[in-house]
Amino acid sequence: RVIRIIGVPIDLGADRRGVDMGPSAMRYAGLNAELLRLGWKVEDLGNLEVPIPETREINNKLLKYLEEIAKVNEQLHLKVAEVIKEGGVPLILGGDHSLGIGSLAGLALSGRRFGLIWFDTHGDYNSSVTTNSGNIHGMPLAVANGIGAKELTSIGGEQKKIREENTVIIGARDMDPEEREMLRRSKITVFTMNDIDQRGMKEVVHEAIRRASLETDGIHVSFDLDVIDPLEAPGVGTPVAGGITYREAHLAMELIAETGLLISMDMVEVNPILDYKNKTAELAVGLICSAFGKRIY
Ligand code: DIR
Ligand code: MN
Ligand code: MN
Ligand code: MN
Repeated sequence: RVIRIIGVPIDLGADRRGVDMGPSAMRYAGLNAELLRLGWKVEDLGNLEVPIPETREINNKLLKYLEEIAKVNEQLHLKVAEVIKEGGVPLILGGDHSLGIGSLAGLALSGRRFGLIWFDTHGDYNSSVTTNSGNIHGMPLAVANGIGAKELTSIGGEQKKIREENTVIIGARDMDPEEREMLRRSKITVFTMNDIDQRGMKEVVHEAIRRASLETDGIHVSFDLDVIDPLEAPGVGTPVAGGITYREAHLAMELIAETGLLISMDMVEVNPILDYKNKTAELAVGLICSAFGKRIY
């Protein structure tokens, strides 16, 4: 099987610049060679073309860079669907998490029935109605569930791109009040940091896998590096104290790898400007490898 890497150097979805350099940082950290060493075939499809904020204007303060982000995700979803239809495994490198709109739309377009495990400090379940920031990287999960601006929810067709029963968030510790209410009203499962503390990562991930794999043919993992504690992952778009540890993150990826159900993956929000000697990108590459089957012994 072949992993096809799609770089999405986008930082239009958040206020702070820098995650547009994430795909380069992960490649520089040896991603392609590491995956080859694991026995995978690897084809790097390069980066999508993404405009930089300096050349654009914000037209809507509640949906910043809406047209640009819609256009990028329009391209991304076609690529992702194509890779899956050819039997490949898309590995999408971010970039901010607004790219989740395109990866989930692409998966849906491919016709695969998939479950979703979303590792994130945040719920990413805002819309222009609930957002405090207007940043679209806080919205992709809602968009995939049919909530939000039509320009985004219609990418890949009008239908919902995820099934709530098969969708699980792991690592939540920072949500906006109305975002939280919206999530509570959905059938999406949310495991907070408190759940991880109380039950342990192993049990939480087992339960996540169980839910994501009910009547589906595979699992998509969307990994926002801000879920990891900023002590270990300082180079992220929006660091928040109190995250999961290095080992917990690897354990989660290893448990997912063991299922053999991983059909695609996003690795997002690496910010080299805030990083320390590419440490966070190296961690990201390590996690990707664990998810794709790397074992210590
Ligand atoms: C916040 C932050 N909920 C927002 N979201 C972030 O802007 O909607 N997501 N940082 O990664
Ligand atoms: Mn996110
Ligand atoms: Mn986040
Ligand atoms: Mn984000």
